[in-house]
Amino acid sequence: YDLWLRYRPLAGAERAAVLRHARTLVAPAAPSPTVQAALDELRRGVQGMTGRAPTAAGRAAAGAIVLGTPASLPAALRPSALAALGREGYVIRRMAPGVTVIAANTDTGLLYGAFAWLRAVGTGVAPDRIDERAVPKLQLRVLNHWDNLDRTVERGYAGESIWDWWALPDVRERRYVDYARANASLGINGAVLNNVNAKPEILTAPWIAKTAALADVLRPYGIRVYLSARFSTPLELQETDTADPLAPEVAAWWRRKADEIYRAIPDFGGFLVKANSEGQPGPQDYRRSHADGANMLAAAVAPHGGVVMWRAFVYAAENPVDRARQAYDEFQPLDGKFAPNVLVQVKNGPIDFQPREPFHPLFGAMPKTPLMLEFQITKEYLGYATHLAYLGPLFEETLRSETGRKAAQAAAGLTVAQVIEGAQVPGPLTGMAGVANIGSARTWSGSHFDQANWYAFGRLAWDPQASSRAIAREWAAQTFTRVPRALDDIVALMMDSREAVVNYMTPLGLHHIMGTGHHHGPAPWVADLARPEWNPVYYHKADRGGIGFDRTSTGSNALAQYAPGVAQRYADPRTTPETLLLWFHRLPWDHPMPSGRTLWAELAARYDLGVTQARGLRTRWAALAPFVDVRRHAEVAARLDVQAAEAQWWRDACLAYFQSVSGLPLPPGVRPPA
Ligand code: GCW
Repeated sequence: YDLWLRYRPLAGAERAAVLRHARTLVAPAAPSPTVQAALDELRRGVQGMTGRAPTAAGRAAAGAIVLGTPASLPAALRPSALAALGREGYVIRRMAPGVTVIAANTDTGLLYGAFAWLRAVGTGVAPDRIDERAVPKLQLRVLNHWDNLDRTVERGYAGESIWDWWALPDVRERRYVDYARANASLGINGAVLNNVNAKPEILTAPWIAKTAALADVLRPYGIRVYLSARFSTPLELQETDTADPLAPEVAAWWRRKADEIYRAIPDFGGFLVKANSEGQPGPQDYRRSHADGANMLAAAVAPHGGVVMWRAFVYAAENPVDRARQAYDEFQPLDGKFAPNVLVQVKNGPIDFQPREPFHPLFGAMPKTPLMLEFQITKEYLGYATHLAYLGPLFEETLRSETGRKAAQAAAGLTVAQVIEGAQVPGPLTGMAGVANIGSARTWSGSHFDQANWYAFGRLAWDPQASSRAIAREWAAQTFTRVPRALDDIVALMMDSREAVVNYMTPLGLHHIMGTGHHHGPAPWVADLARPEWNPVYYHKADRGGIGFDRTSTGSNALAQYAPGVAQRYADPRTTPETLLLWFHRLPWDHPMPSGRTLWAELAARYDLGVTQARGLRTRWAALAPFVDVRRHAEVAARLDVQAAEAQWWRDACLAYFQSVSGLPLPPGVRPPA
């Protein structure tokens, strides 16, 4: 339950050093709730780590931690260049012997600084060495909860929703505060409370009151609330006769609705919208464009400083050739047509949160539109909360992808991280969204290691160019142990875990061959569902002649959506990274691979390797028993047993199926399916 905020007792010299540097806390008189939260956290942390909480003091003497803004800090204790920290940055610096100053321009910055100090101590930095200056690179760092109003969670594997809608607004669970603390510790500053498959009711008065109560709890922690809006809400509530975004009565309804929400929640963040996707209503129902729809909502929230996050995840049966093309085809032509307070929210890859996808071709291709990147933290396609898969490397892989697109007048191409940091669109709107893996489970995320995915998302939203390995280390040090050898092993195990999943589920660029609907377990054989793109066979296209999706000019030509340099590289199987080979190419089974094996032999070897790796996670974790408490060790071990068994299931099922269509014998050395 404590997540990475465990603050377990230190011993010996370490404890003494923390005691020496955190004897007193000095803060502005009459602290705001936000500064109060920072002070409480520092007290809680130091108390936990040393057994003694710092006391409040009016003046800075040796042993003090001083929290202050330019207005409250005396000149001698004011670090330089505070203005450059902006609204949310902080600096931690020793400004006098034994005096640690945490400075920021706002109280939220101070809260982030307090958490950063605790994180540094918690990862083993000596208190007199803590010297940090940090400014978030993205403005909106937002969790997307796919939580329904009946407390079920779409694609949630961690129990029911943490929002107890029934008891709200009167009953405010302590858990909401702990949720806010965890997010603030990472710099997450927004939460969309309800599912993108939204219900109209969420925008009625009783639900606005419930939302306002949550906003009140989260506000001191720097977190704004947002809501997913169903495009047809006014029509379905029978308050208008249409939901056409260009109908004046519709625009007026949304303006009144926004006014009503902002009366209850003055700092409401805005709306997230899934429109004309998977059966959701949208502007296209009225032959209007996504921009027409987004801009109408944007006009309603603009007077209040709100934003609209309009999702680009669209696909429809009318596009049977290649679902991967649709978002780009619909959105790229709209570049420059969106209102200034609209962000287009784009999933990391062009299909749907697969274990591996290439980066989405929209990144870099809409230079006049703020693009918000959407990752899925909950592991819909990576074994739910049972399988261990640290997603840091997946996130990092997308963020570091070279788009081949440039900023105006620039020489060098941009990575996805640079695109979402706003390299092409000057202006303040930047952001990253993560589909939350949070529920009422005691572990919050359904398993201990899934907490690391929440953590990694938050840290990468703060700095999209951070290293996923360094983040894993930070998390594991605070969560499990700081014994160097054990920490090394845990980090290595985490770093290997996602690639293991890719190998036993979808190696070499295969994708979406999971069981239809639930998306757990293999089902490459499914071919009889109504819409073509619901069937796994649509994605792998395996038959006697070969396997893979031809997205080059001889196939769907989705490749042409990438910048010419990237497209050119991926057009040739010889220059396509092996990891994405069957994403872009359909190849004969005997296609020669760099290893010297045939494609078929390579595929079989990868599935085998995945099983070996999954078993390896289990034995490697077993060896860590001396370093982890018995209960958590056993809880992880039980899941790793399932993972090893299910890796085998994946391998056996996929090899047996591909054999059945290819008619080929198993390559030498590969054991027959059990
Ligand atoms: O990954 C798919 C999921 C749907 C989800 C959709 C989306 C919320 O299977 O459950 O709906 O993506 O992102 O909108």
